[in-house]
Amino acid sequence: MITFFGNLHEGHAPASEFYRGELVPCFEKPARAHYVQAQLALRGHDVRTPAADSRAVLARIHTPRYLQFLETAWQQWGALDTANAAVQPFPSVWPVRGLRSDVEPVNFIAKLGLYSMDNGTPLVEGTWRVIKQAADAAAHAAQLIGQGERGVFCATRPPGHHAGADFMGGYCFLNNAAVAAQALRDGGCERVAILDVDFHHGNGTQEIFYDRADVLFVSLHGDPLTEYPFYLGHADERGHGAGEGFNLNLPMPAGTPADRWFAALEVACERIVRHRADALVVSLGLDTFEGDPISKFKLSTADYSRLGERLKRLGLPAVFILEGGYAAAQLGVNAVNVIDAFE
Ligand code: Q9C
Ligand code: ZN
Repeated sequence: MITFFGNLHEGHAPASEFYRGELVPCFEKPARAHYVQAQLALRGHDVRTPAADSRAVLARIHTPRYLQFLETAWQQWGALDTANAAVQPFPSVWPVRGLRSDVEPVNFIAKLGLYSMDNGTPLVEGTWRVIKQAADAAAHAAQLIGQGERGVFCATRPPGHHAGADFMGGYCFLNNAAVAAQALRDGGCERVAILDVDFHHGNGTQEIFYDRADVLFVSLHGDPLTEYPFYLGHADERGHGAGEGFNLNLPMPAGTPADRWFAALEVACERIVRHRADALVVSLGLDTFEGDPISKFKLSTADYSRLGERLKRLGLPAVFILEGGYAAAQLGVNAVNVIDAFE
């Protein structure tokens, strides 16, 4: 399969994140991509560097002010005389209910809070270059599908599916799956389906397409009553306006075993078939793995081949976007099992 690898990705390597009140080493680390790259090479895949420019597509799915903030954030942080380039900025205040999010503050930390849903998405000097390249990969993958390719895998990091039109969160900054879906639409696909199989609900992707009927969003994930992102991902979120009926959430409890997960995948596939999609975008999170350190589903390495086989039977061209998956040493095998079985 044609795969994209972001050769700049090591530039996004934050040292630590908050976890249960402590600063701990980041789960979303460069080694994740190294393991995937090694497995792609070992199993004979065509690994390329992205060469498209996603800027126009990004402007269709993210707000101008958020894109402007991301591109200049490190420079703004560095310009503060209290700041130190070795220290990661974290938000500490957020515009919750009753507070205004329409006015961008001047204070940098207040801006960071405005554009963040959590304090778990550290931003460093190289972040913009790396996230832009991952979005470029998603746009390039969509172009190749438009030219008749059957499957393209973006083995990029950081992930994207928690990033909304106007905010970052859950290690995500730019929504790569949304870039791929919008680029497919712009390239002539009438109907696109996004299947999100990451353990965590893809709140950003859902939000971006919530009022649209042309892009169906279907997600299998841990129940938000107990799992991140907590405030979105319930079964009663079905879309809004023209998009009503074009959002399908299939939340499952912590501890869900593989057979129950694959039963939900059948429901997802049936909905995708009914959409008569021209192309599929898969938000391929591998944190459903039984060995994942922060997630609670029980899929085995062999189950990822089963997932790829099932997706192949949809008969749709597909862009696969790497999302989560934090058992780094198993991430390559699990991800490449999906795409090998799809081919
Ligand atoms: N710092 C993805 O899998 N954070 N994101 C848990 C708190 C939320 C995961 C620990 C996990 C987000 C793309
Ligand atoms: Zn996840």
